[in-house]
Amino acid sequence: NTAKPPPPRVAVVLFLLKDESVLLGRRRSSVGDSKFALPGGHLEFGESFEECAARELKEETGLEINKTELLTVTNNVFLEEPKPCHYVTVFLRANLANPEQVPQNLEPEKCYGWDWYAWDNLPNPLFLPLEKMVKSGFNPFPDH
Ligand code: 8DG
Ligand code: MG
Ligand code: MG
Repeated sequence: NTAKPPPPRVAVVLFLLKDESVLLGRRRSSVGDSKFALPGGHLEFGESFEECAARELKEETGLEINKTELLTVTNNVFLEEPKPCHYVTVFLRANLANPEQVPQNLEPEKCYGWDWYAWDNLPNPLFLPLEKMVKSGFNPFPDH
């Protein structure tokens, strides 16, 4: 197979913080299938990172956020996937605009469902970019 791999793309993903928990969904995708991952997606033309995070979260869960902040960036090369790909992944954090609002699974073809997971008791298996951060000791909560 001599197919040229696609160029790197920018992904924007969100730590949505609620008490001591974050929102995760189990992926239905050719990349990281069945792994627990953050909400997020591809940066579109002209978007800020904050706009992208808010748009993807709304499309995927219906939730609205505020206090969105940039945290860090990681470089993720997926060689072992059915279709190799490369993402520069931008991580942000935010809070729920309305803490009573409940996530809906608005893209069930891409996700098995959303739920809150305590940071000190995350589910397995995590999607590799997130797993690498957790293993490195990264903590998305303020005052860490
Ligand atoms: P879109 O068409 O709505 O723009 O994209 P999507 O269908 O929502 O894409 P996605 O797979 O959710 O996100 C795009 C890529 O972002 C994904 O293939 C790999 C990268 N990515 C990471 N870490 C994470 C993560 O924790 N969650 C999500 N959703 N994507 C992540 O590197
Ligand atoms: Mg997504
Ligand atoms: Mg999306």
